[in-house]
Amino acid sequence: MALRRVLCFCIKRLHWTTTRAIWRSSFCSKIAFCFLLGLVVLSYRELIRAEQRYEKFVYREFQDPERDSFLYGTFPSNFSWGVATAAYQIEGAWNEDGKGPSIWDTFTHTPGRTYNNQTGDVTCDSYHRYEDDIAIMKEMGMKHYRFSIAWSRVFPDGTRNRINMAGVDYYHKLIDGLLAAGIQPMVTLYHWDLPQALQDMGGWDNDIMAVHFDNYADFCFNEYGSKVKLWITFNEPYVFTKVGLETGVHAPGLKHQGTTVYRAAHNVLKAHAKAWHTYNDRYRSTQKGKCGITLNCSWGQAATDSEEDKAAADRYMQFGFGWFAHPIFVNGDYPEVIKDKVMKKSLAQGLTTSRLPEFTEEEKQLLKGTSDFLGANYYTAVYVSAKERQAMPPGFFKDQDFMTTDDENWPTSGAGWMRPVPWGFRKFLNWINENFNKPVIYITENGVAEHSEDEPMFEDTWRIQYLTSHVNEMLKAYTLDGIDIRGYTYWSLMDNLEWAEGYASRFGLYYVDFKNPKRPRLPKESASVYAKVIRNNGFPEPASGMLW
Ligand code: GBH
Repeated sequence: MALRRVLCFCIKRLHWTTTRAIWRSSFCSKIAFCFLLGLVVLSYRELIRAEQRYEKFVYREFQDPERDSFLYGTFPSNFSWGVATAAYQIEGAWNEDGKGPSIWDTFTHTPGRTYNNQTGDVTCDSYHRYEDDIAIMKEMGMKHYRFSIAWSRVFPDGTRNRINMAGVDYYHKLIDGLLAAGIQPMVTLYHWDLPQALQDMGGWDNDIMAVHFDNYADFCFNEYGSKVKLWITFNEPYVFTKVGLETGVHAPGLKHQGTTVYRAAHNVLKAHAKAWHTYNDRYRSTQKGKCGITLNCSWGQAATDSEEDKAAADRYMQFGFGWFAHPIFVNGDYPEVIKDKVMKKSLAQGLTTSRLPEFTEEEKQLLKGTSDFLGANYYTAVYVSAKERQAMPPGFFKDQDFMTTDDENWPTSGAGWMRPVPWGFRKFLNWINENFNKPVIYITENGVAEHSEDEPMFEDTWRIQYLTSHVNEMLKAYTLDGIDIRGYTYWSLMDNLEWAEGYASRFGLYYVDFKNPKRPRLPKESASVYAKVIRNNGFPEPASGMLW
């Protein structure tokens, strides 16, 4: 800024004397002068652009200098850096080589369900272009790749009655390619794409799903377990039960308020426990891998210091995260506050029992301790305040008695539902650490989007800021708070189908041109910044001579 002002001043002062001098000078000097002037103009433009880039980069507002200040430091040498994707969002080939339809195929093929009726029929075409994916990950120096298996590509009707060998081979080729490139596979078994044939039997509302899921998991452990050492049973059960069955914004698009959501979650928990025991009993000793679950929640910050708001914020976290983490990591049962709230509302609605199902003692014992690590996804934060909701009609959100707001001062992003709040990440990690017996944690997702139909935005300063500031908060959680974080996974490797929000919500480190049949993947600036963070294993002290 100061430089710009000095330049303006000089230009004004020299204006007349220079013009006169040029007018009188020889032809050669005129040419030389024009050349020099051109150079000055160009470097000035560069200077302004660099300044603008820098201004965008420093988006921490230092509302709280202590909280938001930058920490130099690195992670241990075995810390794992990765990127994530999910089958339906990137694979395409929705009906090729014997794949059965999933609830997402049905949903996106129903008009009016997704943005501009966009589907995952082709998307990034990773079913045919997975080698391109591996190549760009290798280029960034990635240590692990979190991807998901499409259940109905392996078991077309969801059951083990029929196995699709072409689908099975596809994941073998992908895994082998990753290992050859020195990238560890981290495999999610269920990232929302339930086989349609199982939905036709009632989907997660039917407790037979636990058996089918266990069969499918067993098959995958057996088939790929000699090569895959990190397994994730479910991705974000909070989201796919709530958004799929309560609000209906995602597949299968049901709006059964306040009922199905709890029963489905109950069956998902039982399915998770069954699969973990299968791994534990039959594969762990020979395969020596780990099996966990990925949970998510925004950070709920109490809107004020009042006891009511603090309790409401904790309730927000328990309903979002504790709902699944408490049974698995604490005592085999739901958090007391959920049991309490749903019971009270159910009675007020004239029911004789709670809408929240109960676990038997045996089920509790089977659930407790069924995760070797906790996968955590973090994107954003909200303010939470207490608000008593009426009992009728029933609803999952109304059971929770709070309201959420966000802060106008927080920067916005290309995804309407999220504002970047880096400090919320550290608080989120501390809350998990305190509430669930200090688990081993992998960050399995964290990322930001720009909104763009087709136009590439390679200078993605917002993503560079998001990534560096969130990794920095994670470094504080690791170094200053002593939380056992083993890895970080950016969402996402490349732009892909953002579920109901379609292709314009772009989370990728790589831009994908969805108009081009070859689906080229082109790096945004953030890709090289992430590569540098990976090379440096964090943010080394400038004094160490390694500037990041
Ligand atoms: C994750 O979900 C998913 O695991 C991943 O597949 C996804 O692409 C990524 O994040 C980016 O969104 O709540 O009705 O406004 C994060 C949680 C839940 C956030 C659904 C967006 C939109 C629908 N997501 N939500 S709604």
